Amino acid sequence: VDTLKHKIQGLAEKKAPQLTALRKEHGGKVLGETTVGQCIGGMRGITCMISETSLLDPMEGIRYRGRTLQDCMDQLPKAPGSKIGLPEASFWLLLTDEIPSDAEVKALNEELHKRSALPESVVKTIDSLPKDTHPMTQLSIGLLALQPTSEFGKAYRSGTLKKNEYWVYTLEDALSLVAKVPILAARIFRNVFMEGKHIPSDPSMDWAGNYAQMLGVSDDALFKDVTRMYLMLHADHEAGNVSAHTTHLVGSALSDPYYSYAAGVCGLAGPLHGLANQECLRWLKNTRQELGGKEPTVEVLTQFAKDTLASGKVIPGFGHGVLRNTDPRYVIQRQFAQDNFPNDPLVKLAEVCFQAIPPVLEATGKVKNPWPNVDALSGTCMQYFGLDQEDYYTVIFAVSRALGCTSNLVWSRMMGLPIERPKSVTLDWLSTKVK
Ligand code: FCX
Repeated sequence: VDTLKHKIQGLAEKKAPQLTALRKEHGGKVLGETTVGQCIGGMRGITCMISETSLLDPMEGIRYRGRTLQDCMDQLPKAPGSKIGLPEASFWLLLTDEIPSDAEVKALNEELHKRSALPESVVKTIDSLPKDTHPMTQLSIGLLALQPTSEFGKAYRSGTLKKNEYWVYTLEDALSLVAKVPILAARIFRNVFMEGKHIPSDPSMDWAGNYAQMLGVSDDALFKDVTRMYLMLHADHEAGNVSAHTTHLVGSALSDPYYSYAAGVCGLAGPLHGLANQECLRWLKNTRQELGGKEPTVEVLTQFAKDTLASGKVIPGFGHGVLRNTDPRYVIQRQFAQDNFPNDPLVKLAEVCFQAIPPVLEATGKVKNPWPNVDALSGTCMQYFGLDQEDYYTVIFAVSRALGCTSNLVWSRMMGLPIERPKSVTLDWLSTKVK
């Protein structure tokens, strides 16, 4: 932890003059105009927030601290025998702007294991939930049940916490939250789908590999890799998306990371955001069932896609609020599937969708990005290894997104960002304004 603190502090000292200059010398400069359309249209494209951890390019996708996801795959330390950049190494990168050494990732994993035990009260809360409560609801309840353990909350209540120490306690909570979230998530999985038969955490394993073994759906070493890949690719996606923005907004009120991330997880549970991965697998499975053993063809899939649109539904796994190209997270998962299980029926179906669906969406004339996003394949990769409980998929997304959302909270407190309070107006106000 000391090394991590030291590195974050060092980076903040380097960035401090930049932040001061931007605030003091350029604070009055105009960044862009806001149109009436943007005001009504979900604030799309308005530059109005700082997030140091990652930046999205509409064509090339997300970069973690300037590194593309392929760079992260290539450069981040790996588990023995694996080709996947470790997600906990991306956590280090997001926090410090440095690729950690193997020894640093090992030390980070030891620290996470030390912090990973769930308090008995949290275990009881989770175990008492009805099994038909959606896993995402269970996860947000679990995160809130952990809130009393917040070091930030305790320190703030003590009345002695200074502003320049906020980030230190936020980092403490971020580390503990990241340490506990896979344990909590695996417990939810085994409670809901495996009759409450739990698999203990293995302190010799990496963060994501251990999560995979606690889920316990497959002994295949590749299942650990697919989990590592899922958790590395979903870690961060700028701060404007619903889960990251919600976490950031709630954190700006100095609510601690447990409150803030529980709120973010509730946003991730929306079908237009994180829940799209479960919707996508459902769509693929239904399509496969309706095909009734017939080989999927572009013609048939084109018709299925048109029928979905005609019934007033969106085609899950396609489109994006900001990306304007095939999501690089999709590209990396596609490569993994092609390298390891190209003949899986759902992988084959997803391949045909890749050809059939973009032209159908393009033909509507309104979809800004007809290309697949991350959710179009993440579930398909998981189901191959037997994790086909699609209601659970967004929980895996949430385990991963904890890395980005909490790193962002650390940096927001480090930079002393204030409570968020954008201006809202009424329709009458807008109408008067445009006259
Ligand atoms: N299927 C059908 N219609 C779509 C569509 C899709 N996949 N994508 C966009 N559209 C429609 C929108 O619904 C909107 O219609 P409207 O004007 O009648 O309301 C119109 O096209 C313009 O939308 P657009 O500006 O391109 O996209 P938005 O920024 O409004 O929405 C999302 C972006 C991602 C919400 C949208 O593309 C969608 O609903 N996709 C399917 C769900 C999905 O895959 N979500 C996951 C996204 C992401 F990866 C994540 O957050 O996890």
